[in-house]
Amino acid sequence: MLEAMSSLLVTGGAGFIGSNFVHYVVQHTDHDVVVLDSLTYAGDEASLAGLPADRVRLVVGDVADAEQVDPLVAAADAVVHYAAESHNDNSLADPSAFLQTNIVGTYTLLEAARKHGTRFHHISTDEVYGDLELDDPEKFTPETPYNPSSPYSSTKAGSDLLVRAWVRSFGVEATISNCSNNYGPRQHVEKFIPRQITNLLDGVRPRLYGEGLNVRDWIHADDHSAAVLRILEAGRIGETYLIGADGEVNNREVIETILTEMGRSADDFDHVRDRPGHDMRYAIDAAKLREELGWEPQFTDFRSGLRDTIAWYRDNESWWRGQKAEVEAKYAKAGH
Ligand code: NAD
Ligand code: TDX
Repeated sequence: MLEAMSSLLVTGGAGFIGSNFVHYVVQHTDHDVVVLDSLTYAGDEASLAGLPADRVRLVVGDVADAEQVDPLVAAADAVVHYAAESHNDNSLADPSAFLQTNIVGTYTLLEAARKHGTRFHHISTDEVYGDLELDDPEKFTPETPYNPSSPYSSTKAGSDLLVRAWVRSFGVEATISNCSNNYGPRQHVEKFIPRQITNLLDGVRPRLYGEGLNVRDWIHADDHSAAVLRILEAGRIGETYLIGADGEVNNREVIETILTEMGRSADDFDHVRDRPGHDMRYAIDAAKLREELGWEPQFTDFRSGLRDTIAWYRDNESWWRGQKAEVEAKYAKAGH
């Protein structure tokens, strides 16, 4: 149980979902936050702009660096571990950083949490469960067997298993959450939704992998942050909570919605080479989180959430412009 004014160590807090969580914590609690982030291509200090300096401090460092991690974990009441290499397409081009950050980084943090008896919450993904058929009546539950497809999801699965083992073997006070696809402000332009929005702002047609029938279960990052906070406050040690907001939409429909919201014709996009090993469908059954912890999503209208997200990218070009050309060059090289 977290005290009302605690000190949280948030790893990866300069990335998309981690920075959303830091903003959320500042707005909704009295906790202080130390962000540990190595500012890879995906991390940006600008994502923490405007936060009060007396409550949020950024430490630039690597989660796999035990010497740097140890005193930070010792000083924290709880660790919330977001830091990861997070993009499937990058993991197909070169998996090595995924092994180092997602596996060795998580191991390093767990060892420090064990040594100092620090509460630990591990942020993971629904991709550890593999994928579902389009007509599968079941969704992912905490009992679904692990079956990851990509180097990214396999390293996230490995990190989850480390957390489970450290709970059982060493009594580390940890919880795990596996969330579905997030959208919202400050998501890197390599990801599906911001890539298409910023392409359109640049006058470039959106790029749909294959036929675009793949389904993702979209949740707004604010709803993810609220769920993580609930788990920190009231989650049971050793448990896994699945986070999702019943937001299943296929990729083609997402592109069509973005196009129409940006005043373009719904068929104004290009099909490009499919992702190798492309997972067909993710879908989360969040009954445990809803019933046990009383969490409910606030963003239940995907079109309106997308509209706000489009407006954010339109209004914050300085945040994303510096990343755009390099990302598109990487995609062009990969045939996308
Ligand atoms: P992101 O790529 O936007 O951010 C990752 C952050 O981690 C960056 O700030 C980066 O600088 C930092 N980082 C990377 N390696 C590091 C290291 N070795 N040491 C310290 N910091 C490091 O990722 P995201 O989309 O915000 O995802 C955050 C977490 O949420 C990840 O664990 C991811 O697996 C999980 N997740 C993401 C989604 C999604 O839809 N994006 C869904 C479910 C779960
Ligand atoms: O240009 C594109 N065109 C396209 O059709 C891109 C970049 C993606 N896609 C497709 C691939 C996926 O089916 O869109 C879907 C979403 O792609 P991503 O944004 O790359 O996300 P995904 O691979 O589903 O993984 C995301 O959700 C789970 C996050 O990146 C992970 O970190 C998280 O664990």
